[in-house]
Amino acid sequence: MSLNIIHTSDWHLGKKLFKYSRVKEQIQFLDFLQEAINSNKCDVLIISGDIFDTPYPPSDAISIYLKFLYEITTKHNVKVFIISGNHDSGRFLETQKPFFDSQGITIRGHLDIKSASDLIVQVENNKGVSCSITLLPYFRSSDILSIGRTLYPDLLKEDDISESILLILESLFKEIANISAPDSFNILMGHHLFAGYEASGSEQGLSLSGIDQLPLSLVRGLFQYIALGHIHKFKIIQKESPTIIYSGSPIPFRFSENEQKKLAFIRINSKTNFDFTTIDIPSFKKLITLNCAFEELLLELEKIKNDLPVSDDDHFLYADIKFKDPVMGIPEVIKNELKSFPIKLIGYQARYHDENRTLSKFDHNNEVKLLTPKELFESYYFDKHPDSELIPKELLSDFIENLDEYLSLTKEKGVRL
Ligand SMILES: [Mn+2]
Repeated sequence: MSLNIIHTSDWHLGKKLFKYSRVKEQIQFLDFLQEAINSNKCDVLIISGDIFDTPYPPSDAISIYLKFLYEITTKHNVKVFIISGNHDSGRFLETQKPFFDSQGITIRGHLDIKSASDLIVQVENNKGVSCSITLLPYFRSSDILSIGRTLYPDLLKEDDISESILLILESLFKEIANISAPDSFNILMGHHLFAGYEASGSEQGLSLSGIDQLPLSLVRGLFQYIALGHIHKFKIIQKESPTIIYSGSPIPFRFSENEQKKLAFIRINSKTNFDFTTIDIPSFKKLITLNCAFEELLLELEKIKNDLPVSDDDHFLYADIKFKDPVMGIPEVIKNELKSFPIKLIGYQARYHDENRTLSKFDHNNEVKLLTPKELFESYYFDKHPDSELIPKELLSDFIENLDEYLSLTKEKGVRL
């Protein structure tokens, strides 16, 4: 009986991790989403911004996006609603609009409206259940001020831009709620921060010049569900009146993002009768961090090998290793240990114990000029490795060799060292 909605966002199609493509995982996600739409008899798919990672995405990212939209709208009779995020070019997203209209896909990339009603679409499924969806694309302060100039000139205060923006948004939201039928279940799509968010780090900073977050008071009593994008963690801002949800990104973009990824799933019976659950997204590829002291490296690698989930694709590994004395060639050791396992080392960080770090033997500002390159190297070495007694012979001879080579090259070019 219900009208079923899946809410997702922050696909960041085309995004790489270091230099590695994520398109394969993104295709796996889109296949999973298509199955979720089918098995949950989904009437509406909401995508709340950051479809792409860059304003002008690579062609493979555009291809998987259009193929997905074409398939779900032809096979599953689902209506799709898309807004831009801060990573998207709203103008670019809107280039496909003429084709999208005939497929039941509504897109709003830019907030250039002539009236509040331009943002609202009424949806009704084949069981007669309806809702009203407001598409608020990612906007900048200037977009709101420009709406203010045309629609609410009385609210503009030239000396207080932040206040004007809040007043204009307040009026816009109230007008939207008035236009939607009074008994209608009202959904607001947005890609801004609402009070109470918690960022996970891989989001690009957002600011409304003076207003970092939109206050909840702007939307209270006007909408029943707020479908947000931008934060990469799934996050419930509040459970009811209105329900405010960040669906989060479908795949982790950083090694530090290790929470369960989700789709939000809403079943509407009427304005006051609806339920909200989530659908877990499988982890298509693990981002594994190895964080240990050099002495524990082999043991920790054994653990990783033993716990590795079965996969037809390589998982990604980031190694962060602590040393007392520098050891060369660790990435090669790790790669070699893992070579017959589906895991790829894509990032490496060496750290040196620097508790009780002593001050440098040299006063850098005044003495650097007086040091020979070898003394300068020694100074740098003991600064970086304060617990070390001696510079390893191999490292020192490498340095001298490279220095000799450099000196001979610069001499040829007539450059004074
Ligand atoms: Mn964003």
